[in-house]
Amino acid sequence: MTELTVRKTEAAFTRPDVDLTTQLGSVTFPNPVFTASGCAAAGQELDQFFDVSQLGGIVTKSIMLAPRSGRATPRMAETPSGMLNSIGLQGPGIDAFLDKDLAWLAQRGARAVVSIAGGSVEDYAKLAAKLRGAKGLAMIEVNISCPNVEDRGQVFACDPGASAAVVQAVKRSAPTGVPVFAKLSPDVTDITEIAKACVDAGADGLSLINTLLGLVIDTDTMRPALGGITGGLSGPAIRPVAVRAVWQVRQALPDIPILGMGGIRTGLDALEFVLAGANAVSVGTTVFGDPRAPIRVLDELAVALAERGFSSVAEAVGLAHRPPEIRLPEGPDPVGDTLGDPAHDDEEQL
Ligand code: RRO
Repeated sequence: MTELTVRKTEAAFTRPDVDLTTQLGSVTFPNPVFTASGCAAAGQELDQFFDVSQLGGIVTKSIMLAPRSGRATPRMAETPSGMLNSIGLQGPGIDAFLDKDLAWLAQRGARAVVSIAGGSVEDYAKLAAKLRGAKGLAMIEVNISCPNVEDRGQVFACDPGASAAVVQAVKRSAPTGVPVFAKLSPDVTDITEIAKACVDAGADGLSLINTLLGLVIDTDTMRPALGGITGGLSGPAIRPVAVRAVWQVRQALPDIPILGMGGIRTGLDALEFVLAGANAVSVGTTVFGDPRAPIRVLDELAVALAERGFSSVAEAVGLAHRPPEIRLPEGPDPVGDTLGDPAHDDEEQL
């Protein structure tokens, strides 16, 4: 793979020669680092900090059929190692999104992952149909897990049947050849049950995870801090929950592509997701404090992979699921030397 010098960095940085390409369904992306839905709109603001076409993809804020003003303010609250949001699906509606946001991403040469959200199965089908022929569209993320809706019955991802109905409808209406990923909620008893229902219904992959439902009380006003009362918890606080979800789904569905997200701030955080089984990752909440974070995470991930002896990111996907190895007394775990070498594995089991 040719070495790539990243534009708009503070100091020139040459990425190590690691094959970062990743396959999500039928599409091969140049690298495994994406933005996370809701944290970078459609990428325009981030483009002043780095070239957004350098990321694997830009996952857009979930779009609905009609324009929507969202929930009452305040819509954000700080929490320990994270934040709570209660945006409530604010957005311009699909037609304005296609004309303005997706057109901009296409012209910019970015790979757009369009996140869609609806109040009914029919809404999702109509949204998917609107995406037929859309330039710049690389993938569809079906957001069935927004926590900021008035009625928990609208959180399709809490029920396997409802999840499957949405995925099936989207697959029927979506442009052919465009992977359809379902974004799941961690707020369920068994995420693998929902994951399997989505895959059986035709999902090409899964995005794991959306925010967790939370609530902050302001001790001065002695009222909920958010206008919408509850909100979605994101940031490093949820990373172990997200890694656990990726791990469980990878174990249950060894071959399904997974886009992992939840509190990623560094390349090592991203590597944790990859080792748990993610084929790619989304960087979200951290961009509010560090807009260059996605491209930095990509650089750091490449370095972390090279340092561990990997020649491609694909080799690292799900590697944490391998059986425990006995450490050699004279040095660190020789990951690179023992990969895919059953004879050596036998020796280590002695
Ligand atoms: O808009 C939101 O309030 C929102 C969405 Br759509 C979502 O999927 N997750 C979240 O935390 N907030």
